[in-house]
Amino acid sequence: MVYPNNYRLLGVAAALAVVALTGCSSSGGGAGGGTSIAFVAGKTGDPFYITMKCGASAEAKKLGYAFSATGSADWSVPEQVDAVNSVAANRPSGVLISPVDPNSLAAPVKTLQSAGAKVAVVDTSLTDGSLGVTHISSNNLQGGQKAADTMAQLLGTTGEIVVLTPDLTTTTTNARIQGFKQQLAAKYPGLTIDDVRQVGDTAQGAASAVGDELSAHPGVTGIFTANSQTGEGVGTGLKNAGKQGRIKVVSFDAGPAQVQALQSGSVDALISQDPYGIGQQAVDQLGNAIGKKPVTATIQTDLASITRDNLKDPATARFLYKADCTS
Ligand code: T6T
Repeated sequence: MVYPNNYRLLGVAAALAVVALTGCSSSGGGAGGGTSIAFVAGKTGDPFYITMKCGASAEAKKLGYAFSATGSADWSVPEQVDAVNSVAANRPSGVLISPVDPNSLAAPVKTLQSAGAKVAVVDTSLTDGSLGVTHISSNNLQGGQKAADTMAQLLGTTGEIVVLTPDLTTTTTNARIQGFKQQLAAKYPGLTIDDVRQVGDTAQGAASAVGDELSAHPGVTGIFTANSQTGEGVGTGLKNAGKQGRIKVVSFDAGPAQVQALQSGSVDALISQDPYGIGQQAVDQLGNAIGKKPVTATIQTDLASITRDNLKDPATARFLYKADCTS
């Protein structure tokens, strides 16, 4: 079809808007004949998923695939289902998705697969493990154990701990809490958990929960937060309660705000993942599946324990998350 020039310009402007929004080239390669990869994030503004998008986008560029990124703005099933539907309409060759719920996203993933897309399930998982050609994430159980070891180094042999988590449905944070509890029970019997509290996936939720928990449990000496947003709110909560620096904090993830909290002393250690590597490896595996080459069904990526002591080590750099793909 030939469009008048002003329509063509509008089309170019719309395409540029997609590039600006996602930081990547737009997809549609499935329909156009080339290989196209789409990423559906758990939460688009979260540095963890931004960093995963950067890794996936760089790898797609290296391999010559068209790439697009979308996802839910909040940790929300309906928002993510809508995002999957809009991705499916472009008929991508491959899709990386971090499902925000282990059951509700099964049907949309089946729809993608029925339309011919190869699917990589990244970070969070689906209850139906047969969905997806590859599953790539940190070993979150081990991450929780690492958090317990780190907490023990900070607290010594006795202490009372509160755990803050966004919810009790997310597979990754649940596994971290399970690992944390297991390790305390097995190795540090003097460290006990006063409460595991759901605070929602926001820094404000975590900040106000800290005050409530310290009033309910005045003996608390340590806080473990199970992801970025919960970790971002702890400093404010401790400051408001007049307890900054007096309670040890171990936080999962390493977004820019969390690194700042580590530097300022409101957090003592970060258990960090490798989201860039998850994105890269997912695109590699999708490329294999699309090209009918052997695919690795399960990949577990590295974790690191970051403190003020090793924050500047060159080996730590790849575990620090990005605010955008240019940083
Ligand atoms: O911890 C990550 C991710 O692994 C988890 O599934 C959800 O929360 C984060 O995105 C961080 O906010």
